[in-house]
Amino acid sequence: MSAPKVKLYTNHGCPWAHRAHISLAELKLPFEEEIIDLSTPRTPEYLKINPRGLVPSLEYNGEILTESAIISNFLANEFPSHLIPLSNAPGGALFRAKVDFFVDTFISKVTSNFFKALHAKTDEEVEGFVKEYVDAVVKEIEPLLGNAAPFFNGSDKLTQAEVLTGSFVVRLFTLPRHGLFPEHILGDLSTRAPNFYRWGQAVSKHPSVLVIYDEEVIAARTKERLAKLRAA
Ligand SMILES: N[C@@H](CCC(=O)N[C@@H](CS)C(=O)NCC(=O)O)C(=O)O
Repeated sequence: MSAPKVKLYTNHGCPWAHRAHISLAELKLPFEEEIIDLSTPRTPEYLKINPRGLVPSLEYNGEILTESAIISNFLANEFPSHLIPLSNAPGGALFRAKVDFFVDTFISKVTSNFFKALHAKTDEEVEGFVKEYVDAVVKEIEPLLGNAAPFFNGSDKLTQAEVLTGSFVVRLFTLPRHGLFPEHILGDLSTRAPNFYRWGQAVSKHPSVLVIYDEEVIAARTKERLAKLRAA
C-alpha cells in the first residue's frame, strides 16, 4: 500500500485541531500542514474545503474530512493501533463504547465549566464554575478512571480516550500557573478526584499531547483574547 497523502488544516492554538495532532503523532503518520489564521475571515479557498470555516480539516488522499472527533476516529480506524481495538476484536466493541461514554461525558459535563470560568466576569463567578468543574469530575469522571494505568482502561499507552480529551486536560494542568485560572483547582482535584489527578498528570506530560502545545504562547494568546472580550 502506498503511503497516504495527508494534509491537516490547523491552528496550534485550537484544542479541537490539537486532537488531530495527537492522533497523527501517536500513529506516526507523516503529514503536511497548513496553518489557518483564525484572526482574519477565512479565505474563499478555505471555505471550499470547510464551509463552516473551522479548523481542523483533514485532506486524505484527496478526500476532505472535517470535525475533530470524526477526523481522529477515522484515523484510528484506518490505521488500527494501540489507540483503540477494532470493533470486531474480542472486547473491542465494549472498549469503544467505554471510550465513547468517557469522551462524551468529559466534553459535555466537565470542559464547558472550564471555558465558562475563563470567561467569567467576577471572582465569585469564576469560583462557582471551578466548583462545578471539580464536582462534575468527582461525580462523572473519577469512577471511570479507577483502573487507569496510567491511561484509560488499564492501558500503558495513550488510547482514543486521551486523544479526544488530552488537549483540554493539558490546558487544565498548565494554565492555572499563568494566572488564568485559580491554582487551587488542581489541589482540589488531587484530594477529591485522585484517579483523575494521576491520569491527568500522565496525559499532560505525554509527548504526543505536547506535540504542538506551546504553553507560553497559549497562555499569552488566551490572556489577549480575554482582555479584548472584556474591553468590548
Ligand atoms: N466542533 C468542531 C469545533 C472546531 C472549532 O471550534 N474550531 C475553532 C478554533 S478552536 C475555529 O475554527 N473557529 C473559527 C473562528 O474562530 O473563526 C470540531 O470539533 O472540529
